[in-house]
Order: sequence, then structure tokens, then C-alpha cells
Amino acid sequence: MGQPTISIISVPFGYGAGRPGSEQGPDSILKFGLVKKLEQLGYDVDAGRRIQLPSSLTPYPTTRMKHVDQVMAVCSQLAREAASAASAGSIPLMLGGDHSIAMGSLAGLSRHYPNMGVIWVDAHSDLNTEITSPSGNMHGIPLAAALGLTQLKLTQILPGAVQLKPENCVIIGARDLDRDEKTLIRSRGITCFTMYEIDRLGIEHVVQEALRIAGTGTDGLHVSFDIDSVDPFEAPGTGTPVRGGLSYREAHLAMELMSESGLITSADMVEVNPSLDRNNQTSKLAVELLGSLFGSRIL
Ligand code: 6HN
Ligand code: MN
Ligand code: MN
Ligand code: MN
Repeated sequence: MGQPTISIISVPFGYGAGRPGSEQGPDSILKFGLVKKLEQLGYDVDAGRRIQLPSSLTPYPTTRMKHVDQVMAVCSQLAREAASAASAGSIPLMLGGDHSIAMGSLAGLSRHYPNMGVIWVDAHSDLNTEITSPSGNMHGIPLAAALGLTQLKLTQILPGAVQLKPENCVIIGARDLDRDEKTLIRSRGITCFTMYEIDRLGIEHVVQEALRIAGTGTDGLHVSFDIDSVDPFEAPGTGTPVRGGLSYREAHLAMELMSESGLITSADMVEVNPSLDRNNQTSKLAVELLGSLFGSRIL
């Protein structure tokens, strides 16, 4: 039996972020050769799935959060696509778009993998709620939503969705956490490897621990990769850059180790913003990193 199929789901949606541009992420990542790269690694690639914002929207209860109706509409469609790709036996790969789309990924995937683990690679923890969000931007809440901590529930995105368990969820690369996010990480016992732990323990140890925690006793393992986890020196094309991030080699090694584990069943690549990029460096990096996640090796 050969490699499984990878189903690329493009989600050109950026209203969850505070500045425009990430809606151009999927087309840019595809333009720089993602399909060819995955095919060279031996996968069958289905790149035809694309989520569009529908013309009519169901209004959701108004909160301080911005563009909730749009986020919900896109996430509901994405959830159905992700669920159908997973139940067809392929590996769903979501290209964002801002990180709010992960609520759609997780709602859909959780129907197929009700006891899923998640590795959240990000400069941020995305654990705000409608109450604690300092910005009102929906890309700051998806992990909290997936854990059932927001007013918005995954089941409103897709009936039958299952929320994540905090013990099956690991954050890697954090260095810009809001006060209430820190409180939640402690009170809910979420494992969070900040840049401090990565400096002290090394990326290899951190990723092996993450794989053990999120990959033991779970039925699927999703990687949600926010490109702002990588240092802005390497990844300038993103809307909320924070200094002091993963180096180029640390990011690649993280992907290589996740690949070698054989545990990864789906992934998001989000927050690539071509309008803020330098020489398409960030889009090209996203393609390379996805290559490493799906088995590309130096030798
Ligand atoms: N992202 N914690 C900040 C907020 O507005 O809630 C930043 C969130 C960034 C979200 O990068 O996916
Ligand atoms: Mn994020
Ligand atoms: Mn981020
Ligand atoms: Mn576990």
C-alpha cells in the first residue's frame, strides 16, 4: 500500500485577524509548489477543495468579538469538508487564512477522531474568550473554543463535534500570552512549552514530550501550525509577529520529528500573510515546512 491521500482544503479567509492579507495565504502557498512537493514525496494530492464565504449569513448573538457571523459560516463549511476528507481516509491539510479557521478544522476532525490530540505551534496560545479577548479578534480564541471554554461551542459549527480534552493538548513556541490566557493554562493544566522551555530543554525534547502527551491515548493527532511561531526574521509575512521565535532549523526539526512519529492525521498551516511578506519568503517557508511534516528529508 502506498502513501495516503492528502486533501488540501484552501480557506481564503482573514476576517478573524486584526489586519487583512491572510486570505491570500492559500493561493500563495499553492503557487510556491506545495502540490508538487507532496506528490514528489509519494502522496496522492487532492487540492480541489476551497471554502468560500457564502453570500447570506446566519446572524449569531452579538458579542465584543468581530466578524463572528463570517467566522462561523466559513468554519461550518470547513468542518464539513474536513470531516468528509477524514472519513474518506485521507489526511486533511487546511491552508489558512487566519487562525480562527482552526475552529472549523477541529469541529470537523473531532467528529471522526472524538478523542483527538492537538499540537498547537504558535507564538500565542489562542486561549482568549469572548470575555477576556483584548482585541476582539476571533483568531485569538480558537484553542479556547475547542476546549469548550468560550460561549461559542464547536457543536454550533458542526453538530456532533466533540471538544478537546486539556490533557491532550500541547502548545509549543509561546512567547506572547495575555494575562487571562496564562491563568487558563495553569488552571486547566494545559501543557505549554514556551520559548523559555525550548531554550532550556531543546526543541527535540520538547517535541518528543508533546508527541507523547498529545499522541498517547488519543485516536488522531492534529498539528495546528501558526507561521508566527517562527521568528519574524525567517517569517516576516504574518499579521502578529513576535520576536524571539523558533529558528529555521528548530521549526524544521519539529516538523521532521512529528513526521517520524507516524502519528499525525491532519494539519493546519495558518497566518501566512503575503501582503506583509518579503520576497515571498514566508509562503516558501510554509511549503518547505509542510514538506518536512510529510516526510521530506535532507538525505
Ligand atoms: N494568532 N492574544 C492576542 C489576541 O488578540 O487575542 C493575539 C492573538 C493572535 C492570534 O496569531 O493566531
Ligand atoms: Mn494562532
Ligand atoms: Mn499566533
Ligand atoms: Mn494524553
